[in-house]
Amino acid sequence: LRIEQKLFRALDNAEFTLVYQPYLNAKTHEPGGMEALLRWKNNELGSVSPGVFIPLLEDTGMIVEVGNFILRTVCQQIAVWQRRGLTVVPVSVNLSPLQFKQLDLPNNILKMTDDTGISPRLLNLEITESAFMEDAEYSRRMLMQLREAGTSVSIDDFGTGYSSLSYLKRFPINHLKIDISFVRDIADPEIEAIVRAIIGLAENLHLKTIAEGVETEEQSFKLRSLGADYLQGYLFSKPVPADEVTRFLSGPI
Ligand code: G
Ligand code: G
Ligand code: MN
Ligand code: NA
Repeated sequence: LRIEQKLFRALDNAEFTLVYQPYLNAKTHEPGGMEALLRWKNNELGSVSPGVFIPLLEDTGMIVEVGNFILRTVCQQIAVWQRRGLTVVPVSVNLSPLQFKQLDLPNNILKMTDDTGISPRLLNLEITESAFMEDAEYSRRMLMQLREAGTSVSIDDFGTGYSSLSYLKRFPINHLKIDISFVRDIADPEIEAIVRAIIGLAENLHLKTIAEGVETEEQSFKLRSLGADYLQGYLFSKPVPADEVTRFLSGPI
């Protein structure tokens, strides 16, 4: 439990930082957007893996407060980049299912974008299908409100959940993120068939696809030839601190 006590103080102690990983247009390799990812560095524990501390934040409910910190930090960072004259691409923020349950989420986002003077169109939310499981009607209405606010939505880890596909038609969604496990095994013809089906589905529903975890030229080539719209992964860039993002953004610097 000591790790949880440290986690309770991490926000006040400014121990959380964000790193950003771009995703590129599969054809032109121009940046299409970037994903913000949370990092935690504690004096005694050192760097703790998000795979460890994100579930703790969720189990304790702290993810709501930390999630608002993440959204606010991203808005402030976008404003800083814009003041420097950079052309900012949309930033994706991972949203935990508990955050999706907060009725004030759309208003919170509008308040933060208003306070920082940025367009809500520069914010994207990554949500896993599990957030939709409990109440489809609630989910549809929440997604409608987010769309009205101007924020786009991606389904994260697409293909690994177990909810019905019918929500893809009923819910306002912009992107499908093809899960890293499919990208890793894309050389397997049966996995390739799954990825082909996801991309075909997305095209017919007018959704964009982002393939995650692209690590090799072979994966990149295959995904591009299958028609994936955007590619994200270590082959192009690992997640980097805000200062290093400027090299992906066009502008006078
Ligand atoms: O950054 P990394 O790939 O190690 O992330 C591991 C897990 O933690 C992923 O499932 C990712 O979605 C999640 N994660 C990383 N940053 C955030 C965040 O800011 N908010 C939430 N809710 N999850 C995050
Ligand atoms: O659950 P989510 O898709 O948000 O998590 C993304 C995670 O994938 C992050 O922890 C990020 O650090 C990680 N990641 C990003 N690019 C790559 C990659 O090319 N290979 C691997 N193995 N992980 C990656
Ligand atoms: Mn994600
Ligand atoms: Na994912």
